[in-house]
Amino acid sequence: MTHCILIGAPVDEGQRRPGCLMGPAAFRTAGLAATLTRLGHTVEDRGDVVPAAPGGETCANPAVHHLPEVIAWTNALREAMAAALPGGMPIVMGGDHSLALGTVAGVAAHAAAAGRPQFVIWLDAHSDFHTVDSTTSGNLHGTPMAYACGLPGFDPFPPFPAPIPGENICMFGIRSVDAAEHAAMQPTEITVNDMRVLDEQGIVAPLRTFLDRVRATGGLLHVSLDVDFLDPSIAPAVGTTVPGGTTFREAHLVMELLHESGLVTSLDLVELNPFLDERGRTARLMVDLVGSLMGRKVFDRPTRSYG
Ligand code: 5AB
Ligand code: MN
Ligand code: MN
Ligand code: MN
Repeated sequence: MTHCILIGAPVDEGQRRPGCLMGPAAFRTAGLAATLTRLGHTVEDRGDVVPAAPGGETCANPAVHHLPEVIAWTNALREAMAAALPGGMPIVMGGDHSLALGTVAGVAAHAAAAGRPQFVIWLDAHSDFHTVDSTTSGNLHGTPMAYACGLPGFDPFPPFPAPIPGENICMFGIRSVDAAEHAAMQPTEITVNDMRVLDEQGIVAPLRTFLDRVRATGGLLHVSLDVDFLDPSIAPAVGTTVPGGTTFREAHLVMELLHESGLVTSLDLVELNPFLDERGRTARLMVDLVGSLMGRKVFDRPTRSYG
């Protein structure tokens, strides 16, 4: 039994397709709390985080937009995450992926205070390894992993509390990486299980290898689940669709293995844009994936249509 702490993060400023701010409401409507309760967990919904008024931060890259707003979210979510972790497992209902600038900072600060290594599993079509300097789209939802690694190029942001070593980061589902991100990742020890790796080796072996390392070091494990990890044919409610994503069973299998590991200590659910959804099917699929992460087995998953 886990005490689940739901945190709404209606962040919309890290990209340009309005709608992610409706994500927390869609997760609630799709029955996230009831799904967790049915699995025997206790649930506390802390409502939506409210950031402070944005400051006047600027940067040299003219493409970047909503920088002060994203910095305000980063500060608020870092604090919300660090405050929640001692009491249970925070589940952050996004919001676009720029929210992870704050949530990962919060988990890293908590892990450093606890004297334990922090690990991150990044389930995404994208590597999100741009800096404020390198992004050409100017969309800050493409930057949180580089921030978490402590890369330079984040001057207007507060320094990342305890940068996460590359060997503690594992990316899954990757199939869209910009040239600057690729160059920035080269010197790191990040494990990139792109879709080609999953085609050849499947989910199980690469994931077990990573989880074994987390277990061996007694680390904390943060899971960041971007809707576009999934193939757009089953998860249309996302602004940045990329063909060739994970299938229904591949995604559930990741969640089931994560559950069995018993290692997961925090979770982000990001990039759901309910304005782009079809009768709530993406929101319901995301909630079902959380169900698998929190212990639901194939035999007790109701047969249901996502159409
Ligand atoms: B997401 C792109 N690399 O920088 C950019 O959805 C996409 O949080 C970023 O993974 C996608 O704009 C960010 C082209
Ligand atoms: Mn992402
Ligand atoms: Mn993505
Ligand atoms: Mn996206």
